Amino acid sequence: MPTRTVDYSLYLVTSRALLPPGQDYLESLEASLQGGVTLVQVREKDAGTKEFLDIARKSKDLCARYGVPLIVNDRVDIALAIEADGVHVGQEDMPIQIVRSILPPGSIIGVSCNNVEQARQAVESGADYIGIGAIYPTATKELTQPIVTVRGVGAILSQLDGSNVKAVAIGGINSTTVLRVLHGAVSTSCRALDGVAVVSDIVASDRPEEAAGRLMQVLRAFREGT
Ligand code: TZP
Ligand code: MG
Repeated sequence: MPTRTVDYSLYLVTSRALLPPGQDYLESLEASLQGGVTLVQVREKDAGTKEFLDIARKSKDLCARYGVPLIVNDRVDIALAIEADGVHVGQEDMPIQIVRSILPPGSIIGVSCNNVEQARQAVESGADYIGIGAIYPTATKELTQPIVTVRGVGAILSQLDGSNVKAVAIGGINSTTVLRVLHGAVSTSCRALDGVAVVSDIVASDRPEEAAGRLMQVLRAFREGT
């Protein structure tokens, strides 16, 4: 359980492969932070260990300047090496209990969930948050599991009832779809999403600060209206 409050509202997941030509990774990340991103996950699938370590360390230093926690995808060793705030694992990665036993107390541990059973297990294993997806089709990741759909999010959220596990949705979320996701989730379950996770809408933008700002605007308006 993290000892601090984590703001999951706008969770940026990185992907250098999607940067517009000529766009520098750290400049893009900094612009996203200026646009209001509240949490960052370094997810660089094509990077070797040394390169991933370097990207993760630089990202951590930058996020720290903005007071934003940095999560490492998958690699517990790299998270330890850079003193990251947490780790995000998939269903085929290291089990949550083992990750928890390795990382320092208070680390943020999240897991990807595609269905109700995976969400139930995430609660049981003591995850801090789940990433529900993919909500919509996406070109960013090759999907091996069914699209969750907005209605499916509600069913998964209902599994978290009575727990303190937070939830974000991921997959095809942009400033056009985000409101549908937020509304759909709350109208089909007894609780709301804690945030949304986004890759391409921010990373592939020529103006990541504006892209993040647009998403934050919708998130704020939604919360003020509910
Ligand atoms: N997990 C489920 S969908 C996805 C991940 C990492 C990619 C989401 O990317 P985008 O560009 O926000 O659709
Ligand atoms: Mg993984």
